[in-house]
Amino acid sequence: MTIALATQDTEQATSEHDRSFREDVLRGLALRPKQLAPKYFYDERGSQLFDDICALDEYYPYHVELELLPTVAADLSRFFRAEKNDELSIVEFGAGSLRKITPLLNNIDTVKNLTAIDISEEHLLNSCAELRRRYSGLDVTPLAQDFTLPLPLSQTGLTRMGFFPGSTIGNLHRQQALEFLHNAGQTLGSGAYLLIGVDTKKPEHILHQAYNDPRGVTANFNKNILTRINRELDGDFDLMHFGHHAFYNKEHGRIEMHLRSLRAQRVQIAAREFYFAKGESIHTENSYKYHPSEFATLARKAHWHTRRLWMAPDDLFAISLLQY
Ligand code: AVJ
Repeated sequence: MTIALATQDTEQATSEHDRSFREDVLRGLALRPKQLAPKYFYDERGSQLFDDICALDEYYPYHVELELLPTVAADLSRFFRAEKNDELSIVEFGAGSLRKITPLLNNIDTVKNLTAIDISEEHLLNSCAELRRRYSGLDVTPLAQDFTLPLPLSQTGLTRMGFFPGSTIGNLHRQQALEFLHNAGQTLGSGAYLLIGVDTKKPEHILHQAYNDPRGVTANFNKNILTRINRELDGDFDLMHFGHHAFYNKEHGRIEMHLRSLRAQRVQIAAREFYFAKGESIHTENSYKYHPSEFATLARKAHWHTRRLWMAPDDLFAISLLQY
């Protein structure tokens, strides 16, 4: 019953997603500077490439957070016992491959159900199926949609905790991050918790390495959005003539990723023409970094209170427990 309903919603969300992909690409490439939304990286191949990034030593946010999570989960288990919240319902935003939920499930034995939201449908359904096999008592509901949108959750009577790992919130600029936090509060309800992983500000060379790996996996991830446009929107981007460009923008406290046109060229997409000057770039992603106090202030503006904070060694990454 629940599964059938979830599938219907998913199908509807997908066609809406296809329509907005086309509109967003055409609109974004008409802007100066040209831009594309990072959520469109994640087709099936893009999700795979992101998993490959996570396997890189240079991409510290993934393994540093994963190593911190068992400690966080053990503390949380005690925290919820002390707060007398005996049964938990988790909602994971941008669930991806669902690898980060495992330390929580292994250390907190009161999790009854999980709603996993992700825009990459096939990837999400596979990850959910695998999780069900490994945790047979767990009720798992996939929702293939943009996690920044508000969503109707059915009442469970359980304590709700949102889970938003990986510093995915870093993709959102300040106003979008506030909107996400506001929507998450409305979705999860008053008194609910949000466990959120946020990447920190740190020496620039560490940040630079993480987005400029020598094997070029990040470059392939960045360029894959052009392959996706070629396939889904009948484009003719020549990947040879675009270069990966990622750098730390200190003024804005963010990594920026761009695809830079290596020569003057015209590209056709959905029967329209786009002109690129030599050196002109498409801004494909921001990845904001926050001092923990900066993040707490932002969260507070959206009515979330910081209840706990865990820092990874060398302050490389932060995980906060917020309450609405
Ligand atoms: C998934 C958005 C957290 O910003 O670090 C990794 C995506 N881009 N390498 C990030 C990403 C390039 C990642 N987030």
